[in-house]
Amino acid sequence: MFCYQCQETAKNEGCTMRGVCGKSGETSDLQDLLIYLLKGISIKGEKAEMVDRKAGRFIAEGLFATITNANFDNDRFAELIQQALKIRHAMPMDAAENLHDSVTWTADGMDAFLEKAKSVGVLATENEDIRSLRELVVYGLKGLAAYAEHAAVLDFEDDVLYAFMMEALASTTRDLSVDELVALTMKTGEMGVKTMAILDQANTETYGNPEMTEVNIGAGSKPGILISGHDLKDMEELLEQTQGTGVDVYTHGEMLPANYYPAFKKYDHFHGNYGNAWWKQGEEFTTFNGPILMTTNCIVPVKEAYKDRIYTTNTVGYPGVAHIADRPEDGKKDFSAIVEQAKTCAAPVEIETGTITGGFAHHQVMQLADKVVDAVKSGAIKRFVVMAGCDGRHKTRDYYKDVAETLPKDTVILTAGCAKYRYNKLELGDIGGIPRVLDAGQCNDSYSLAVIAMKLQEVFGLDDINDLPISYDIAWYEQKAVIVLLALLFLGVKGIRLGPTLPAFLSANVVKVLVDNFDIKPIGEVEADVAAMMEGK
Ligand code: SF4
Ligand code: SF3
Repeated sequence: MFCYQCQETAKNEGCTMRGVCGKSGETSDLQDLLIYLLKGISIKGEKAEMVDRKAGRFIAEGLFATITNANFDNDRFAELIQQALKIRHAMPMDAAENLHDSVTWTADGMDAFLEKAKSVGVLATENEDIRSLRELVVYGLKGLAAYAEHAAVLDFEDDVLYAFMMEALASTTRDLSVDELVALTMKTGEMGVKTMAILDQANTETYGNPEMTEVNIGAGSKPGILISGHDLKDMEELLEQTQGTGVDVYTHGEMLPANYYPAFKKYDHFHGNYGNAWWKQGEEFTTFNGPILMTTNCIVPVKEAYKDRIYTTNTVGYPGVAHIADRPEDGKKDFSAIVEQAKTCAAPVEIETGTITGGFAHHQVMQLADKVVDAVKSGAIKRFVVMAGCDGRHKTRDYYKDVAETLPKDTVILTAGCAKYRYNKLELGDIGGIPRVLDAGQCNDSYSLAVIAMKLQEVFGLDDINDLPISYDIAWYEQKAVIVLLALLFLGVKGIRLGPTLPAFLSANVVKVLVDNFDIKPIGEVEADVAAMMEGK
């Protein structure tokens, strides 16, 4: 195996024996082969006159399954590979052409898959810079695919996204120059913006606009079900199916923003949020006592303490863990097994008490626009610092908590994604009623932060988005953060700090391109970074 797609990769170089995330060498190899076959499907798909939606949706699901901490189940990957071969086979092909191996290779069975995987992984591209750019595109696509899939679940699909996934994946099999690959990277960012806009529309038209909300972080006296990940449709159906059963529902990790949506607030048994970011699930799932539903990444190696009460669904998978089947056409998922189990469980152990405030997506912030603009004009707010992205296990991520605590009292932190758990429970106060931490929602709601920036640019009549008093101090971990980063670059945002380390998959030359064109920088010491940001650097 060789995998360097996430921030916690071994020695910030690459995982080679077993993933730091717990992914086995075999799982990693099967993921490589799946991606390879998605490229073959793409080569065929991009030639078709009409976008093959079925193939497009499969590509999105396949990419999503390979995101860090989404799926650890070899059998599931073998099934996806078989499905990929079938879908590819059914697509028309011009026999006269000299076809790429990803279009023609075929075999059956785990052994054959694992053998082939050895030669089609990341290191098959020898030139370090080309490999770096190809992988940057593929990782961006994984994030984009995840967001496209969330929108598709809510019946918001756009063939343009599928066409682009095919175009981009097919391009990674060709001898493109560095300049062409940089252009493809930017186009991936552009499509990332489009995808997040579609998902924003899907979420808000289906569940209403997130609104300022105080979320209870304590525990109640009834048994509960804990739901994690990013899938709001699962949230909706779980709330429906638990109503009147005497079982409460709690969010964990990236599901916290579900608390901000009007459509979910009407449920009295929606108790609040339990715990923190994904990497604390080992302890927090243990003390929760009730069943846990993982709707997307991040699942981490499952402990015995809760193995018999954790469930996966959608693209998530873990060997030996019960999986809730997809919803039937025009039907709903069946969560009854989880509900029945919950009734037999003890209530959660209370691990903290109080509330946290969030729900500051673009619509809510725009309702406060007058207040915000006045505060900027009067100097009450000197600067906004966007600290969106992911959280992770490393101690170095204390940096983000320390930055939040060190920033002067006249600054406002804009956040989205699970990065927020480093500072969303600190007492940072407010500025004239505007909380100093404005949480827009999940990582995809970073789109909201971009919309807010563009609106402020308009209000202040600025030509350049970089003239706003906004700094970017982004934390990344997995590939959804890669598409968020590429989206920001496409929107012209310069001077982003990226941490806690720069991606291992960026070669020195690719880093230089990003530095020269976008002034991207690694994080440094807290005091120095805060001082620099306050000077707009
Ligand atoms: Fe290593 Fe991250 Fe890949 Fe897991 S996802 S194998 S930790 S680089
Ligand atoms: Fe977190 Fe996994 Fe990225 Fe959606 S849940 S932000 S890491």
